[in-house]
Amino acid sequence: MLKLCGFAASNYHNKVKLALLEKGVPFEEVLAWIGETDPAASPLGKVPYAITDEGPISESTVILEYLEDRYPTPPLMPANAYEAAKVRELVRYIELHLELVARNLYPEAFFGGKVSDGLKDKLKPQLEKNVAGFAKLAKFAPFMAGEAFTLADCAAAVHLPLVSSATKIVYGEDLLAALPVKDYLKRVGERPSVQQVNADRKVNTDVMLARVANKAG
Ligand SMILES: N[C@@H](CCC(=O)N[C@@H](CS)C(=O)NCC(=O)O)C(=O)O
Repeated sequence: MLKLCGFAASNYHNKVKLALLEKGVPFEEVLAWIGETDPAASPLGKVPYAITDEGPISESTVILEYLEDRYPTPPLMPANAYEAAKVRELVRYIELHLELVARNLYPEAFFGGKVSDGLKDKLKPQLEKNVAGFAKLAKFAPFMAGEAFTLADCAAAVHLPLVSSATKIVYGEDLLAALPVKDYLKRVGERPSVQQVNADRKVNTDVMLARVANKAG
């Protein structure tokens, strides 16, 4: 059986878990905290990684695309090549231009750390520009890429809440507020897959924060 290794507080882990649940692929979730990963499976020590019958795969979006190829039904990608490219474009914008930039704020937003004023000032216009670009692509009609739930929704459902809350905490302003993100998250939050991911995330986040506090203390 396919193994998904990582921890349920991780949004990258949850992006893959959502696709597995949506597709109904049987999988075993194996707990692997940062620092306890298998270097042969995840050379950079990042989570998630998957262990398949044929070997390991790292990088969440690569795993998503593998799942789509290996378990095509039900599809989470459009059959049309152009429409599929538009889904991939959304995934890329969400993970590279939103999540990865906002991630620099997480130490202060979520882990009791401090981000320098210089970095905050540098990131804000960058995020504003990237959000405006993302807004041109995201359809919210009712899903990210249109009528069907796709891999872009697996990414959006886990990354957008963090971008919203990190910017709200650090800048006092949710930089996604002008987009219909709240309604969208409510809508996708009705799906059993998203409900399970969110419930597991809450439990695991408490464990993770306790581990961080223990290490700090
Ligand atoms: N590009 C990677 C990013 C994964 C990632 O950064 N995961 C975090 C946990 S949420 C992690 O493993 N951080 C530890 C590290 O970067 O060393 C992916 O999409 O899988």
